[in-house]
Order: sequence, then structure tokens, then C-alpha cells
Amino acid sequence: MTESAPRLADLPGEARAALDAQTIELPSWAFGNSGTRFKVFGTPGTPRDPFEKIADAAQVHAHTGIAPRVSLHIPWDLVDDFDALAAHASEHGVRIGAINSNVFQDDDYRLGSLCNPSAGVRRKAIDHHLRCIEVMQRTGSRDLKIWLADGLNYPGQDDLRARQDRLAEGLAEIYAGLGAEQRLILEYKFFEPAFYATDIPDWGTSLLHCLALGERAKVVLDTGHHAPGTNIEFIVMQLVRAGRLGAFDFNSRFYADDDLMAGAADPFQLFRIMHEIVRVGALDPASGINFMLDECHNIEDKIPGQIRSVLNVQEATAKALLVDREALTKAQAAGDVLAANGVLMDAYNTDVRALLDEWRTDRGLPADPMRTFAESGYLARIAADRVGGTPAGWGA
Ligand code: AOS
Ligand code: ZN
Ligand code: ZN
Repeated sequence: MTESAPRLADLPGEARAALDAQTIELPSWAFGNSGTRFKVFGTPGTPRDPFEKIADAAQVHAHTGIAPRVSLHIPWDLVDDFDALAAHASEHGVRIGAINSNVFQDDDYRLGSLCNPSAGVRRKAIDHHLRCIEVMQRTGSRDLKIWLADGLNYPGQDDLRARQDRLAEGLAEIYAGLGAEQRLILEYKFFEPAFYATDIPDWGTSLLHCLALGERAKVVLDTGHHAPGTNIEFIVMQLVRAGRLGAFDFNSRFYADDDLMAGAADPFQLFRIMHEIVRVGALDPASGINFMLDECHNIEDKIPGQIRSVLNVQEATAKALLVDREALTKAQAAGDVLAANGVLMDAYNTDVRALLDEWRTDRGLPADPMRTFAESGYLARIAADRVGGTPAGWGA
């Protein structure tokens, strides 16, 4: 079936409202230099501190209108005055989102953090999280996001079960330190940096810990953290169904945790994920799902890399909103396999770019954010202005 591209007016009111409600949170580390273990290619004008990272993130919001929050990483984004950082964000039209804890960089964490066999190291890791909660109080952040690099390289290296018990104990203490409105969101990853066993390798393990902690503990699904071929939309559906999907870390993967731009490697997968979200109205902030990016831009410019990612997520969302739900339900009930699949494919194959250009111009935003940003001269300006100091890297 070929039809001309839909316009904004063709979108049912409910779908339009869902599109209006969508927000995507940007990671501060996407604006710093990053790379593989082979080489980090620096970019002129790279932010030298968290203030400059926020200013760059604000450009993404100014051009797309749907990226009003920035996640921080502690200690990478440690500043003396978090009140000033929050005020700086608001002056730039954005605010601070999730606080990511980093307990994977110190030598002390060679054998893990919350799962470490040493009580002293576990204490240090717990205290770091409690300090992150203090940062959250200052910045008005709701979510404490935990990803642990904990795991084992060799069978027998440590006791698998004891590590889970230590983890449960540490998480419980951290959870107890949260304010009444704050949440703990727990990420999983099937391997890397540990190769034999990871302490939180999958959504089941994350969910079990969250269930033990309480209502305000939810799972973070990073789209790059699964084995090849994993049906990620199934996991999304199951976690949403259980009321425990706390957040996404969107990115693209070809092989492992590639952290490439969301929707670049497999836009169809992103569409299938967003279909599971929109079919239950979970774009609504009341659903409690924080739609975040977790990406690094190693060879491309960072700000337009983030703009492209945000637009890719929005396009996948608009396509998911175009699924003819009634026709789909009818075909499914009739057991008409091909018709049901056809309904999904029709939506996926629809070009929504003009519709979204219109959505932006309606709100006084540029129709073509990539072009407008490129023409703005911002990159040349920061390259000229940000001289001296050390450009922030992935990790600093
Ligand atoms: C690590 O692989 C995870 O995706 C985390 O979300 C991590 O916090 C992020 O990559 C930045 O360190
Ligand atoms: Zn992640
Ligand atoms: Zn990752």
C-alpha cells in the first residue's frame, strides 16, 4: 500500500497529545570526548566542565523541543556548587535529570563495588551512592541510576550467591537513603567489563532486586545491553506490564555495547519498542518511564549526534502512533497473520518527517533541526571560545 505522507492534522487527537507529551533525557557524557580503547578523537570546542556540557545539551532542546533534561554522572560531573549548576541549567531552558553513580573507576573497585568481597570497599561504594543522593537533593533529581561493572572473569573467582546477597544488602541501604519522591533505577548488562559472570546481567536479576527493594525501585533497559537477537520489545512489554520499567537508555548496537545513535543500526527495533510503549499510553510522564539516551559520539560531532538521536526516537514514536490499532486488533482476533503484520508494517513504512517538521514549526521550532543547527555557527563559536582548560572526556 502506498499513500502520501500524513500531515499533522491526520494524527488522531490522542496520538497528537502523546507526541506532545514525549520528552527525552540527554546524557552529559555524550558531549565529552569519547572513544574506543584504541583512540579518542578530540573535537574542537568540547566542553571543559559540566556547565559547558549543559549549555551544549540545551542546544539539542532548543532545536528539537523534546529534550528538556540532562543526566549527570558523579564524579565525572562533580562541581562545588550544585545549586549554581541547577540554576545554570534552568537559565539555559533545561533541568537536571537522573544522577548516575560511578563506582567503576577507582582501583578499589577491581573486584567490584557493592558485590566486592571486602566490606570496606562495599562501604565506600554505598557511601558514594549516599553522596549521589545528596546531589539529587540539590539538583531536584528524581532518579538515582545505578549501573555496576561488578562481575567475575573466572569461574570460582568469587561466590556467585554471596555476591547477590551483598548486592541486596548494599542496595537496601541506598534505597533507604532516598527521599520519598525519589527512585532507584537499576540497569543490567549481559557482559562487559566482566566476561564470565556479571552480577546484574539481565532484566530478571534487576527486577528481583527491585521487587525486594520496594515500589520506587525500577529497571533501566539499555537497548545495547542484550545478546544479539534478543527480542527487546518483549522485555519492554513485560516490565511495563509489571509497572517496573523505570527508564530507557537508548542507543544502537551492531555487536555489543556500541553506544551509537539510537535508531541508527535498527530503526525497526526502535519502532517495535515504541509500539509497546504507545499501545499502553506509557509516553505519559505519569507512567514514570524516563526516556533517556546513553550514547557516545566518537567520530561524529556530538551536538548534532544528539539531535539526530532525539529525532530518530521521535520518528519511531510517531510511526508507532500511526499504527491502526483497531485494524490490528481485528486482524489479531481473526487470526489473520498477514493482515496483522501488514498493519504494523504500514505504520513503520510511513514517512513521518513532514508531519514532524510541521509539529516543530507549530511550536516555533526549526522545521529542520539538523540544518538549522549546522547553520547556526554554534560549533565554530564554541571552538573559538573554549580555549584553555582540559576538554571533558568520557570519564572526566
Ligand atoms: C554502561 O555500560 C552503562 O550503559 C551505563 O548506563 C553507564 O552509566 C553509561 O554508559 C555511562 O557510564
Ligand atoms: Zn546505559
Ligand atoms: Zn552501556
